[in-house]
Amino acid sequence: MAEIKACIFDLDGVIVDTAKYHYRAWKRLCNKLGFDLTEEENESLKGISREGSLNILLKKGGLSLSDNKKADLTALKNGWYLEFIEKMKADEALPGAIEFIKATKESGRKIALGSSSRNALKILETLEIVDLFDAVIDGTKVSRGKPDPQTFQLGAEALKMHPCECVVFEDAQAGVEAALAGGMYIIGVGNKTTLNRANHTIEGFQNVGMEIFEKL
Ligand code: B16
Ligand code: MG
Repeated sequence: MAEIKACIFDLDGVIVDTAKYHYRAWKRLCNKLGFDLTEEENESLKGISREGSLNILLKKGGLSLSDNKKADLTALKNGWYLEFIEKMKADEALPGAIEFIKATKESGRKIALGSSSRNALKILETLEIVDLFDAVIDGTKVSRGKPDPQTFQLGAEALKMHPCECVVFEDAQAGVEAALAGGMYIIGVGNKTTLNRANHTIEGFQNVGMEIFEKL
């Protein structure tokens, strides 16, 4: 059995249901550009940086744009996303997620955030959970986004842990690949089929306790 001393939590889609807001904002942008984005297609964007996501979408739409135009479009999408986030309430955390993080902390394990989002701190503040984290690695701190392992490697380093002492909680395929590439354990949060490369999968944190670490 693995000895897990630290947990690294993804944010969007793991702690809080902001994945739906990213989807709505990207869909709106695609529609403005003349094509659609289904929920299934959106799966491949989860965990991917803002710029990386736009590049995937432009390819899908068969569009080639200048860097300036791309910067305008990511700013537009982020503006719409922030409108959703501004209306977000502290109770929009996913059921059981904050309770699970608190229990993990009380069990003596270290806690880090490992998110691709440059809006992560704002969301942690809205949820009033900044103080729960021993380290926060977000999109402002990385040069290589998921599926590159950098986000989680920086998390493990900040907690002074070896990768094999860490487990990552992720809802995105890109995040699962990032954790595996970093040599960490990975628990998928969401669909077992989509996240089939994870060491273990849970549907959510409701009724999940410290026994989860025995699955690894
Ligand atoms: P932002 P996570 C990721 O957050 C989202 O899953 C992804 O959809 C988004 O494009 C990315 O953050 C960048 O977010 O535009 O807010 O900087 O899942 O890694 O917590
Ligand atoms: Mg996510």
